[in-house]
Amino acid sequence: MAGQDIVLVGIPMEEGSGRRGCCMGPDAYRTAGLEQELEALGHTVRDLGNLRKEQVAPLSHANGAIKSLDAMAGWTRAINKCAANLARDPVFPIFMGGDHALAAGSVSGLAEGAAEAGRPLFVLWLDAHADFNTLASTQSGNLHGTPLAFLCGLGGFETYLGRPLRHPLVPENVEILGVRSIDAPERELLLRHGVGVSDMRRIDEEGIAAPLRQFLDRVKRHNGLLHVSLDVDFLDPGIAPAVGTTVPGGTTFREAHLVMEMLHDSGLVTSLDLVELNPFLDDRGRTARLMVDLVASLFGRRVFDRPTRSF
Ligand code: HAR
Ligand code: MN
Ligand code: MN
Ligand code: MN
Repeated sequence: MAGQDIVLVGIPMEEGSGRRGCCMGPDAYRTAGLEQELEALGHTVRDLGNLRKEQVAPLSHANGAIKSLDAMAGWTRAINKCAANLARDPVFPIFMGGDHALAAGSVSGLAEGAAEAGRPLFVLWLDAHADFNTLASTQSGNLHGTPLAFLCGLGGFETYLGRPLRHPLVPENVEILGVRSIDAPERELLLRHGVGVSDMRRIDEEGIAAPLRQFLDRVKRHNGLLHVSLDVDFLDPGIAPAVGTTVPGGTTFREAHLVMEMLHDSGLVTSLDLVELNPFLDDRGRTARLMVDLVASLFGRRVFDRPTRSF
């Protein structure tokens, strides 16, 4: 992963979450020095600025709980096009959110690029939640709880893109890691579709390296591209308070860094979402800075360079 061409895309989307503030996420990453940290590691960084959503005629759905469906469709369409274009270039895109609903656009666009390249797209979903509700099953109506079901090709999501999803993810090629809050209908859907799920219970028992290593081995065996979707609430709220949907019992500082270090060493990761940062809820920028440090670990920051060390 040395000397990559990294492209930053700001996505100030917040309509998928139940509260305001994620629109400030992209600027918080800029303020926390994301670009400078990546450049210090020897990478080239280009910040494309912030994307805007498309305007979509008002949409409705039988499930009256659903919020902001038009905004969701407008964002998904704009982000999808941007991501599909970036997927055709030899660059590493980082989608700076914005709430997790943005992944409906980023991953669907990247999947188009992967299909054109004839490679399977794998997704590592680092999250307290599974985000596997459908428009029919969501009870909160917050659409950031739905992108992974949409991306796996579940029905009822035609309004997001205004056309069928061209390249749904293979559910077995998805691994949700760190999850500890799943709604009853989501659990049913995850089992039925065969999505990979490693919950905190498994991490407690086996350590976080074991499920990650198994997944990375699969990606490598299939010559896959690997997208990482990092939700702030993957982290324990004690170290990452700036998120609207905190769930106790999240990953520790070292578990999260180990994931990033192993991902770096694998050389398999080709794109990244940073989602759910709500700077309005942060404590003197500590969550934004932690997220930047995790990205730095993903891009090769390390304490000790084993191979070149001699005594
Ligand atoms: N499962 C719940 C719902 O659908 C909570 C979803 C919360 N999602 C996020 N992103 N914060 O992971 O409403
Ligand atoms: Mn620069
Ligand atoms: Mn999420
Ligand atoms: Mn979450």
